[in-house]
Amino acid sequence: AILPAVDFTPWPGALADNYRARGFWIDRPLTDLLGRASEPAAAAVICGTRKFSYAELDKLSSRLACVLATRGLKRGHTALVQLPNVAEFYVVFFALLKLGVAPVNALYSHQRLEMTAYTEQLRPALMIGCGRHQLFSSREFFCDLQVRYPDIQLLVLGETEFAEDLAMLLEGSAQATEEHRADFLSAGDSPPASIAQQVAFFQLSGGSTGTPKLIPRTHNDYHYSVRRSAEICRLSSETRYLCALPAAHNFPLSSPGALGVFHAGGTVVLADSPEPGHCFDLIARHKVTMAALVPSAVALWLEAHHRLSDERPLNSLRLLQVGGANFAESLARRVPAELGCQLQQVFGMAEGLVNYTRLDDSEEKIFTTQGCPMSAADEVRVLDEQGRPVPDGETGLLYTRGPYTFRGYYRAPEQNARVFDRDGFYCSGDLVQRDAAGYLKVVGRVKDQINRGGEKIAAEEVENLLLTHRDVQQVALVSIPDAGLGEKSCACVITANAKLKPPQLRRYLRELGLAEFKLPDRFQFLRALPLTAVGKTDKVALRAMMKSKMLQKK
Ligand code: J2J
Repeated sequence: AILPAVDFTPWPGALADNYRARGFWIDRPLTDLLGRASEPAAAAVICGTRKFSYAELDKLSSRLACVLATRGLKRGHTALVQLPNVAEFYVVFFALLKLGVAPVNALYSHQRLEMTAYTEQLRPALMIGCGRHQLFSSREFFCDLQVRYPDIQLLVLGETEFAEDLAMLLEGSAQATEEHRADFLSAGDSPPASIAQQVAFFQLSGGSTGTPKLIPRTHNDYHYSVRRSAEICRLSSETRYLCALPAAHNFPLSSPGALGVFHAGGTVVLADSPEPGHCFDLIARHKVTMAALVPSAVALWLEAHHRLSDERPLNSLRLLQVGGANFAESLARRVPAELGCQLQQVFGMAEGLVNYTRLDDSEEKIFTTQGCPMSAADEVRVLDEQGRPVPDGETGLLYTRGPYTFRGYYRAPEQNARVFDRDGFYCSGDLVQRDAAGYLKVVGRVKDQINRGGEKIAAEEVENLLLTHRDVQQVALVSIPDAGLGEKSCACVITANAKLKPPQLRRYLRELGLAEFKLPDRFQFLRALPLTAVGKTDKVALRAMMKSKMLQKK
């Protein structure tokens, strides 16, 4: 039977027509991005000592799609994938896209709680994990899930005694026949134009609510955002891009990220992490021309680079993109001066809108703004709390809609009612200032989120979990300033148990299966939480209290 397409909130017809008429939506599937390379033998991905050409990436993903098709996976299904920065991440991504199976790519730092939440929301037909990850190093996690979701299939990258090895499957699938291939590519498939309007995959929201939310991204909208990003960043077949942030994240995937590089026929060099020693080595060895980092990693790179005597490992590096969190102007200015490459600021979100400083912008713009929207069709409104436009240069809330900004979280009507206005503009929860030229500065945020070095923590998610501890009566999670990460998290706890200690609470959260980066960096036991006039926790006051407490300690 043909499954119904994955549901999502579509753009209103008039806007969709407009995006098509202006050439933003070209009705091509995302798999196209791989097929364009004029040089099939050119290296698409470098992963450790392994090199994958475009032809190989294409072939491997087609074969995997074939094998999965024989196991009943088909258009309309979803998959939950969790892989580290390895070439297989892209093989799996394209295999699932070819098959019409919409994946959500969980972060490698996610643990049982996050993975279970995604499973509950999506009901995936397939799960793909990595044997080196705690969740897939034994059968326990998957067996527990299987009790509730008996139909879910599992593949694990690496040898285990409970699951089929993805690596073996990729090798073995070499036998898959070409007839078979033709089979899944055409069988009952609708023409590309109708596929391109559908959900290709799900992005992860940084979140500000109790449960992690999923963002449906269509072929049309993502294809455009990748194409336009590649153009703005002037990618070419000469581009050698270092992917040191988690490959699944929207920034290194699409801004212009690995997909932009594939579109341009360049090479993606995978790094395990942004650690400077490791990255400098890869940059020197593979003549990397471009990299993307979060601000906290830039600080580490600057420090490490400063310590080098006369080596020049970054010689080949032309462009460093920085985004994901607040970037201090003082650090921004040091990038070209010390690392010898151009800086590009990127202010984006998995929900859509991405702003870039342009390569030919003035230093002033590049050092002091987070860029302007990439598309002429991006509509941005900067509004006050009453929804009235604020004058240029003044602070307001960012609202946006456009050809690659989503129209609704997956099956989350209540949250959607809160974050979209009547005109379908999405409120990102960021406080920004816009100048006369349309460039934005991010100056704060109203969403209840902590940005821990680019990793987003929804306060409510952690608070709800802490409230399930029998000794926790009230709790509020707030950000505290941190020299390295920009922000860290502090849980302010009201308890009647005078003996309750931070390690107990941290262990409690870890045992619930929460990702490590969401564990509060600090706990503060208080007698009462400050309240606003309407009786809600006053987080502004609480943040100020925590900040002054920390200063006293110094
Ligand atoms: C301040 N805050 C920023 C910036 C994002 C490209 C780049 C980043 C992301 C991303 C992305 C910021 N200065 N330069 O998806 O494609 C904060 C804002 C924003 C939130 C989005 C991309 N760049 N931020 O970071 O979905 O608060 O996407 O709303 O993870 O990060 O987070 P996320």
